[in-house]
Amino acid sequence: MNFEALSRAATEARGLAMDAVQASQSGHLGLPLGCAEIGAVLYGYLLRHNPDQPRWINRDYFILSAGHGSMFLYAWLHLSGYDVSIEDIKHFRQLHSKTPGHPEFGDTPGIECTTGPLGQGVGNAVGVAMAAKMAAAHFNTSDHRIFNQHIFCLAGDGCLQEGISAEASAFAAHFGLDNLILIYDSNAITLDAMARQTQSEDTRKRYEAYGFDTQEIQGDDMQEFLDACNIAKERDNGKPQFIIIHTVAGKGIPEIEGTAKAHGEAGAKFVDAARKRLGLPEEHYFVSKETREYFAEHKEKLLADFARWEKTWEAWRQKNPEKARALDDAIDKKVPQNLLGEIPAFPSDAKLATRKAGGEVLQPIAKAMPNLISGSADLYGSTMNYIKESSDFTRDNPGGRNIRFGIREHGMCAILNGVSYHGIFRASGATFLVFSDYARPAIRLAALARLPNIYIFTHDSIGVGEDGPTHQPVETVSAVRLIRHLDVIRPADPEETAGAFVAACERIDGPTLLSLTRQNVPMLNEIDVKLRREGVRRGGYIAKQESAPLDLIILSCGSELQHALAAAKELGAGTRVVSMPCMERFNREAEEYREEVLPKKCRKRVAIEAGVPEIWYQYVGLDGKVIGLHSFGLSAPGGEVMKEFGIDAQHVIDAAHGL
Ligand SMILES: Cc1ncc(C[n+]2csc(CCOP(=O)(O)OP(=O)(O)O)c2C)c(N)n1
Repeated sequence: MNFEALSRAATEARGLAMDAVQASQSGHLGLPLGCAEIGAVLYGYLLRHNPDQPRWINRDYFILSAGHGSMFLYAWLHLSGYDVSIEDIKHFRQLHSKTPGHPEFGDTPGIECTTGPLGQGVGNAVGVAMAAKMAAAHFNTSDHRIFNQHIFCLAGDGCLQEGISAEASAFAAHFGLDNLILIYDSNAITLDAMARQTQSEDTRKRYEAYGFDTQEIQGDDMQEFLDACNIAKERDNGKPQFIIIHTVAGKGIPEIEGTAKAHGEAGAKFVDAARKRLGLPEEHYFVSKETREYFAEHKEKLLADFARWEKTWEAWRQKNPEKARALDDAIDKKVPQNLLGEIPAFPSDAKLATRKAGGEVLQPIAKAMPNLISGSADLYGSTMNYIKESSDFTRDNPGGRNIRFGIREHGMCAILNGVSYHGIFRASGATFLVFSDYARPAIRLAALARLPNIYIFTHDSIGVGEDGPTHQPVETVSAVRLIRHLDVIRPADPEETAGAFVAACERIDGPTLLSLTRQNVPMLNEIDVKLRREGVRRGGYIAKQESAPLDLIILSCGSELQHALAAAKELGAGTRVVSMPCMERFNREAEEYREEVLPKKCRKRVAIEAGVPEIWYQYVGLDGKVIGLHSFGLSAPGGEVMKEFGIDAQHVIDAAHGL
């Protein structure tokens, strides 16, 4: 390792962070300055990556969980030769730049995950590490190892204080993810104060207790850091690796370094003097010729490594054409053409909960999509999403497609995000809908990063029954519908459930949440099977066409569509029933289609859902009525709770008469 060149690069990376934060008058200096030597060793020497092909499938990952330190990433990506220019760095935190305040997946080449909400990146890194293990199990052969990645994650006190890091780390150790190297930037400060004012646990012991191997070193000693990383990389002992590194936040600005003031932009007013002291020239955004040459040379080495891997890759492809095709399809996120056709029709007299129907629908889908994985947060018995043709993912069986996440909903969803960032497996996971609140921050990030995750969330209303209001979603369905880019599908019967699963698999530009019942629902045979299955794709469709001039529209979804259909029978030939399993899909349809389903001229409208009513007013308008819930649920058999709250056909009829 060329210490002189890398020390120089660290100084210049500090300069870039200072200049960008000074120019934008915002941002975070503490981490980019404190961790500059870490960046130099990783990007200047250790990481196996290809700046010309940022999505190379066998690259090492670097995930910055402490996303507020984004200038760390932008500086090192720039120096490494990614498509992040000095101009981009000059536009740090500006409108439509490649260098937003926190790293955003998809905006910037080389950014692996969207991070910023502290701790999420740790969960993502665990997910990437799990996916890397799975990829090796599915695709490596005894002759060719095309996957052998290491996943580095840099996390601060904030990330490790957040509960999600506990969930994800415990999972990583239990499942033996020894390809994960978690680097703890222990700089003794957080945003407001010195870290000791809010934490006194022994973090090293904590990680040992999870089952990590731990090391502890000083942050500015590049040799020590390199040695620690090499030990961590070589151990391969079934234990994830934890490196505590004592750094000085804001190093290089003496007025603030090592204090909480170093965390954010407070140091910006001292940077002119600091730059001088560091030996940087007057010129801002300075990168020396020597540093440029060093990284150009280093890139040549990286490309030579990459070319060596490509040879193995080619040989592997030649020898394993079927595996190669499967991997290509997985990377391209290909979904089998006639997935719906793979799912047999349900008997017309079936009486199933949609969760049960989902479990049945999942089996042929899993057969057709070998890259689909399906986890549950200790609720397979209830969520019914176990892939029967596969087995459990374990440390000894990393090819298993069923993930037992334990009771770790937040961890599960952050880990699913990591699997999707890795880009080979289609990630799905399950729990009770009401616990989506435990996982919401990770679901929100999946939506923001447009990850094609599938959430199989069951027990979706007061129909849950005896478990009572703690377990009965009331506001939850609407709450998840409010997350942008998240499709929420609440199918009404088994056939709509088939349509919902297929729609979720076919959607690759964002996540889908399937909201399924605990309780049985009738088959809605009066709606054609094909219509039930395919109608879901459009989000809303005419389930029952009026047979006289249109006079009234009843809208519903999920377990309440049956009441809409029953009420329509009493309300005359001019009544139309619209099934609305997915508002987001319907709202994306063309104006003409929406007008065809919900013509503006018909303003007599009633909606019914066993949940809070507000979201339905977008369809029923000021003249319409919504039958819904205005309080939490009750503990009693589900049917009785529904009755107690007036979720039935009679209330629809009464509401329609009152319009
Ligand atoms: C979930 C979450 N809560 C709060 C914040 C706001 N925040 C950003 S950085 C930070 C302090 C983090 O301290 P540390 O991890 O030690 O970072 P350092 O000060 O070392 O850069 C806080 C509270 C956040 N980004 N995410």
